[in-house]
Amino acid sequence: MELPRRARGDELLRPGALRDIRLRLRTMAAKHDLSTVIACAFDGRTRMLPFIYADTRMSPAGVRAIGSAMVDAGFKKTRIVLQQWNSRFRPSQMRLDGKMPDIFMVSSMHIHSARCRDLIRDAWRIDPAHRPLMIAGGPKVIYEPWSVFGIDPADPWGVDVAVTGEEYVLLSLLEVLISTRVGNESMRTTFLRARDSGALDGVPGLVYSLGSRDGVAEELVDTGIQRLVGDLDELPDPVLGYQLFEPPSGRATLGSHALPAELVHRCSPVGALVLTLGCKFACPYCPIPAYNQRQYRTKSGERISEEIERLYRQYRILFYFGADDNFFNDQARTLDIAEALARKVDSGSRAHCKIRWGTEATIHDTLKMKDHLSVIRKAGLLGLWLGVEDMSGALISKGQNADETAEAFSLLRENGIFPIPMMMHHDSQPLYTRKDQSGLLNQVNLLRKTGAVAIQVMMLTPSPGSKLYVNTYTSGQAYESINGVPVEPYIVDGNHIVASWAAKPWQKQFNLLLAYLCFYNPLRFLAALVRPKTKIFLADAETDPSATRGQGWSSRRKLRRRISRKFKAHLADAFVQAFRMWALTHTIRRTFVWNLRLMRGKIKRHSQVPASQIPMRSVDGGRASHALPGTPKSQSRSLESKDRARVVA
Ligand code: B12
Ligand code: SF4
Repeated sequence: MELPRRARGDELLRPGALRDIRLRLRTMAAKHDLSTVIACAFDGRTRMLPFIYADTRMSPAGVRAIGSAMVDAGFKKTRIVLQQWNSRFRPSQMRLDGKMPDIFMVSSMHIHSARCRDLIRDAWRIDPAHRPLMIAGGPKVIYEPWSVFGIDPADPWGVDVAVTGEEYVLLSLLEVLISTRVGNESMRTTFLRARDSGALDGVPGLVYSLGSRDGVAEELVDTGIQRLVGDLDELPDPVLGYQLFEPPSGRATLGSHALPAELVHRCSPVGALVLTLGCKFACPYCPIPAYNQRQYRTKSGERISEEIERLYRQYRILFYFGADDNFFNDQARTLDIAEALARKVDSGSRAHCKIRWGTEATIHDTLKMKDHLSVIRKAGLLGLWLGVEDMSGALISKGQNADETAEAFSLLRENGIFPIPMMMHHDSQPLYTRKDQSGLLNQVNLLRKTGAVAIQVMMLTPSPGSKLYVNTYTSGQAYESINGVPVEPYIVDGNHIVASWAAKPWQKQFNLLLAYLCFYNPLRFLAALVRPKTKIFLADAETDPSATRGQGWSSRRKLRRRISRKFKAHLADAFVQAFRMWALTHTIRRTFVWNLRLMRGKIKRHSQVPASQIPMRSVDGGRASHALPGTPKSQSRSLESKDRARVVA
């Protein structure tokens, strides 16, 4: 089930609304000395192919965006704690400037839910008089806000409010709270008063609890689907977020200072960067189009170009990954970005000449961009992740058949861009076929031949907020447990078989490993040493005009540099093979026990989609936007403020 769509024409914020609220808050913030800690939940058990490295060495854009919004709005005392770097962090022991922070926020993806819950439960231990206002957000909460409110009276925990939206929703919440705050009272006290007066009901994108029975909320009030910011240039500067990281450590507490700017690129050599959001396709297993209310949102080329310049100057970050869902979605907007970056390269800007980036797109749109790939390469694009899924079209057909994929790959390579296929294995795809190319291994081989240097192979897995989601559970395809061992969120990652009709699901689990083994193995490693796939046009070149770069260099130095670049381009393929073979052993080790369970265990299937056990309602007593089928209906109607006060915890 997808997130409901707002009324046509009302999906986006009024132009300038985000800019205005940022300015308003800056004047208000000066009178409030607030400190905030934002934690990013990360479950170390999810570390495996194809994300080992990117999962910990690319600082996530979500918490950085929220940190940037806080600093931009005037709340400078903000710290971002990544569990990727600080796995022992305990919110109950956090102090900023010697004080318990006023606000504690947590962000999580679905697969990191267990760690998110642990963080909230730990923060819940702080005595209520000093407990910070607790806010949860991020990809998990966007679709399942109810999951951050505890349901066990013997073990009460939960946040005060879940934010099911982006920066604007958080800033609107803060604006209401700051306007309600009396003197130096705690933000939590302010929140409870604002909530009980109904002041939060006009902010779409929140879910908060009301009432308490044995420490469990009586109901959750959902203020509806957020309005999205249409022009991403209105977003706060992402550069601000990089100055807020807690330095990596094995401590439960926080350090006295954030990570110094000169060390940022060592911990996060790759930066996730928002360029565009949204996608025009409507794949039934994907929640992205509905989340974006079928809108496509972009930053301007000029804005991106400035951000890169500043990120390079301040933090020396050379590699970026666009948070795009489909970067080539709209040709005119893609070219606006690419041409602005390429112009900077032509003008000799050191930052733009040096940076390289990767992003995601579809085969269909790549072919449509074929005449512009050279300018896109000049803009710094080095790797393009392509949703190849299954080239036979048995799963989905979005212009990614074998011929079109081969054409797109060769066009990209001719222009110096590495194509990286993302494949999706599913119940009806065989492992190998003799007569055609529909088998998983056939396709993996074909993709390698066509020039792929790396590959991603995942099993089709239910994704909250997608069209197929509810049916995968109600039909019984999704597993609840095997031999009584529940399917925990950390294995709902596409690397584990958790939803399948296959009679022998362990074979599907093996198929994933075999596909990787077929792509990364010692034979291919040796072949890569002799005939590397990384030796393509421009792979050993730089985009900066040599006139500016080599000026004043001796011919010997130029020669040495040229040889070193050629050498690196030659060895890169073998390096990828070696690194990914190592990562594959890790993946085998991590999925081994699950595979044994699939082989021998008794599978219990879901008959209902996991939904809130706490009753939910909208602010006017109707159906809550984020309630899934099976959610108990709230008995109370929209309450008057005096009634609200009565049911307050
Ligand atoms: C880049 C990316 C990755 C990178 C992440 C690297 C990194 N450390 O950043 C890599 C390639 C490693 C990756 C891997 C995976 N990814 Co990924 N990825 C993305 C992608 C394309 C961009 C993420 C991003 O930077 N977005 C931009 C930021 C600004 O948006 P955001 O994180 O949503 O944050 C905003 C709001 O959520 C909110 N917010 C966030 N946190 C908080 C906290 C608070 C307190 C508040 C108030 C608000 C708030 O405000 C933010 C600003 O607008 C997204 C899709 C997308 N376009 O978002 C998928 C996405 C995050 N990935 C997803 C998935 C499923 C995965 C994988 C499990 C693989 C898979 N099966 O597809 C793995 C997991 C690996 C791991 N062990 O963690 C899903 C998550 C779904 C979910 N419900 O959790 C997404 C949303 C794609 C989708 N299918 O919809 N991914
Ligand atoms: S093309 Fe990709 S981003 Fe677009 S709907 Fe399909 S899976 Fe989602």
